[in-house]
Amino acid sequence: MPGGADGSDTGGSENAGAVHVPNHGGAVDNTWTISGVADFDGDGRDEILWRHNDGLVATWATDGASITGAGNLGYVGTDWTLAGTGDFNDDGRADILWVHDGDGATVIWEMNGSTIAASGLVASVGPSWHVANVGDYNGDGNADILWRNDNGALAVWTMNGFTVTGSGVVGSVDSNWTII
Ligand SMILES: [Ca+2]
Ligand SMILES: [Ca+2]
Ligand SMILES: [Ca+2]
Repeated sequence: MPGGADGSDTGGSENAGAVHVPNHGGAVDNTWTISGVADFDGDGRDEILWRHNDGLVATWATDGASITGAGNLGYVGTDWTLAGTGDFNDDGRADILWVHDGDGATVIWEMNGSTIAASGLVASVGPSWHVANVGDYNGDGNADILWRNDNGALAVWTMNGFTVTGSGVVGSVDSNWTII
């Protein structure tokens, strides 16, 4: 059984028979989904972030049209949504944002290439809030989180690593509008 994004051990053993990284010598089957494209090692080239439908998380390092390496980040239970990527601690390396589907527990993995340098629980937002986007809304270099509630409310958390430095509701938009 996979563990949680917050480091919790849900018991059992990992699926030793599963593939550990997407096949980077050829076609990737549709059990893998691209969950993000971001520069996790700060070398100026974006990596591809993959998630397998069994919960496994993996990266490909790229150089132009070449895949130069693959990394296995481990299993995270499929009750965790890989909600976005952004550089939350302004170290030049993109980080990974997780939200638990049940209680809205929000966890950040601070990344260094294919290594999880640190992980931290930020807060739990409850099940009615969903990450709409990740972007630097106050221009301080740290990525911030835009939330959308099922009732249409939009809220921003400004971030510094695992810490919410400010939060506020910025408006309410009905469900006919989608953020792209
Ligand atoms: Ca890179
Ligand atoms: Ca970072
Ligand atoms: Ca910011």
